[in-house]
Parts: sequence; C-alpha cells; structure tokens
Amino acid sequence: MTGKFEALSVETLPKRLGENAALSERIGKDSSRWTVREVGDGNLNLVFIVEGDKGAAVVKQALPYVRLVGDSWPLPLKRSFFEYHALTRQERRAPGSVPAIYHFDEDQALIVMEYLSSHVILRRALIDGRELPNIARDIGLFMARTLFRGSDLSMVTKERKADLALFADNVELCDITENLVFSDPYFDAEMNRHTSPQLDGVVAELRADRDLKVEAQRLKHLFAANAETLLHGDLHSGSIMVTDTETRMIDPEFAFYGPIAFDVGMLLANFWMAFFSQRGHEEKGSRDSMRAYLLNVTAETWAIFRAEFSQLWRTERTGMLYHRSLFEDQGDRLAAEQALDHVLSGIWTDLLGFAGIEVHRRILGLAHNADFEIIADENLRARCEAKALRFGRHIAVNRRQIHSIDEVNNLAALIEQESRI
Ligand code: SR1
Ligand code: MG
Repeated sequence: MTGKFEALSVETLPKRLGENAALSERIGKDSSRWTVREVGDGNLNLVFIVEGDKGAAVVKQALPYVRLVGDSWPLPLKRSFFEYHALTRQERRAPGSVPAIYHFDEDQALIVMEYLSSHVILRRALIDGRELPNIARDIGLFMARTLFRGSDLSMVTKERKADLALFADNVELCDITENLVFSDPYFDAEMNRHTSPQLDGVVAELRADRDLKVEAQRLKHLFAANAETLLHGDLHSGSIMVTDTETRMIDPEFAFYGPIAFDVGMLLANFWMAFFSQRGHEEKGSRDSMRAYLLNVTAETWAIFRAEFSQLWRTERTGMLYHRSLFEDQGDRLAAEQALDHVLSGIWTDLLGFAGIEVHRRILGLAHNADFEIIADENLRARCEAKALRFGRHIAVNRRQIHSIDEVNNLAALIEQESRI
C-alpha cells in the first residue's frame, strides 16, 4: 500500500492492508476475518489493534495534523519516518526494550508493529497504584544504553554526524517541545490551561518569576544547541508499556539529537508528578506505600542509569570523546574516572532543570497528565498540582545546589506533606 496518503479507518483497514504480507503472515491471510479497533489515546496519531485467525498486530498511522487540537494545527507525516528510525536504533542499542517492527510504509506514514497484548500504559498502572518491581531497572538500563550508544562517546563520529543530519529534519516535533515545554507555561499562551480559579494566584507568581523564566530559557538553549545523543524525545510514563515484570518503550516520534539529561529529566519528572498526584487517588485507601514506592523508583532509576552509564564508559568508550589514548592507554584510569564524574554530574544538574519545567508544562500548558486530570474534585486536584509546581520551581531554579536524589526526594516528601496549597 503506497501512493498518496490516506488516513485509515476501522472499516477500510482490512481492505487496504489485506495484501500486506508482513501483516497477513503474522495475523492470518483472510482479511475478511480481521477485527479492528482504534485505540489511540495519545495526542497525535491513529493506533489500531488488528486481530486475525493467527494473531494480532498494531498499526500506527500519523495524521497530517495534531489529533488533540484538530486540522487547524497541521503536522507533517514524516514524524512516522523518525519514529521508525528511532525504534530501529533503540532496538539495536537496547535489545528487547521496544516493540518489534514488522513493516514501515513511508507514504502512508504507518508502522506495523508488535501488539503488546498483556501490557498497559505505565501512567495508568501508577494511577491504579500498582507497584511494579522492574520499571526502575528496565528504564534506567534503556536510557543509559540508548543515550550512551547514540553519542560520540560510543559511535563512529562520521556515522553519528550522518544520523544527526537525518534527525535534524524532525523540525516540527522539536518545535512543539521548544514551545510547549520551555516557553508556553511561562506566559499567557493561547492553548494553555490550568485548574482555575484555584491555581490562578500560583500561576501569576510563576509567570512573574524572573529566575524561573531565565532558567527555563537556559534549558531551552541547552535543548536546542547541545546535540549530544539521539533522544527518545518524549519519554514520559505515557510512552512506556508494562506488565508486572516487563517494560517496553514506545512512541519515539520526537526523536532527535539533544542533551542526554533531557530524556532522564522528563522521565523522572513523570514519576514525581505521579507521586504528587497520589492524594487524588485515595478513594479506596491510603497511598502511603505507593508514595514511598514512587520516590524509591526515582532513586533506583537514577542509580541504575549511573551504574550502567559508568559500565559502558569503562567498556565501550569507542567514540572520539574522552578517547582512551589520553587516559587508560597511558595507564591513567583515574583520569577517565574523573572525566566520568564530570559528565555524570553535568547530566544530574541538567536533568533537574528539565524535570522541573516538565512538571510545569504538564500542569500549565496544553498537554496535561491523566495523573492530575482524572482527579474529579478540583480543589483536591489543585492542591496536588500546586505542590508539584512548587517542587518543579525549586529543582529547576536551584539545580546547581542540589547534589543528591535523596535531597530531591526529601524535598518532595516535605512539600507533599504540607497542608497549605
Ligand atoms: C501537541 S502534542 C502535545 C504533547 O504530546 C506529546 O506526547 C508530547 O509530549 C507533546 O508535547
Ligand atoms: Mg506520544
């Protein structure tokens, strides 16, 4: 199925993809017996689950506009191309961490991929209070492996530069991040919304906060100018699917070359937001244990990331940065360790900044998180959100003075327990 783009529908999919060998061999050749459901609940794309006699698969198709907003906001189909290429690199760099890809059609902007039948979206699981034992390890390893192996610490620089050029064309998706994450929350942008009137005062304070605005722009500068590695680009808890024991990362359509700390900060921010939202999910009982679990997950994710990144630094540092000829080859292993400390401490400082502003944009901008959104009692929701906003402001503005994840988690616990909003 190539040619002019046409959006699929539940009705047309079997006819249009019936001849697609990659799909029919996997799920069954008789397309008249296929059942199709559209399950996309993200902001941008169509997602179909297609089931046949032999099995099931997912068909994901980009639309030429932002689904959340409608056709008044056009968005190029080529994001599907970037998603496909990011998935293939992630699978190579962190095997088993993403869904298997069966087919890609560039003209139709569609990817046929593995149906993760037992998995649910991580955000949903955290809202439901599920304490999953492996997410910190799985996500920490995924981030360390993809971010290290996609950088000049590991890659042949000619290949990295070619890849950088390929992903540099993902302009419109970067533009979404540049505006929605780094700028819109800090002024009265058209598509912003927040829980009102409860948060009006806090919002006015944040928008008048000179230190915060400057910090957000320094972070935007870093995001735009530091093409360090191939990022997932949108690594939040809605881009991760889980079972009790398995974790898969999905949806890297925002992939592009940016700072290592961006993916790590976005991800940790989503754990901290899950933490602050728990008060809103206590209808069936206390979430004390879930709160402790979530703080522990942030600490463990960061610890696993550091450990794996350090291990790769010692064993796979084959790129042109911090070359072994200057360090280990001269018998100076300690210098290589000193350089590693510097790199990790830079990632730490920057991830706090990215995390802080990610918290802000999910409460003040266009794209909110279900963690807070589904809290029906608006006063309760606003109390949870106000605490998260205060936490985000503190870690973004004071990031250079914060030296450990325990310090951050102690602050989160302290703010969470305060009764005033
Ligand atoms: C208009 S797109 C809004 C958000 O959805 C995506 O998942 C990204 O997080 C983006 O910022
Ligand atoms: Mg997405």
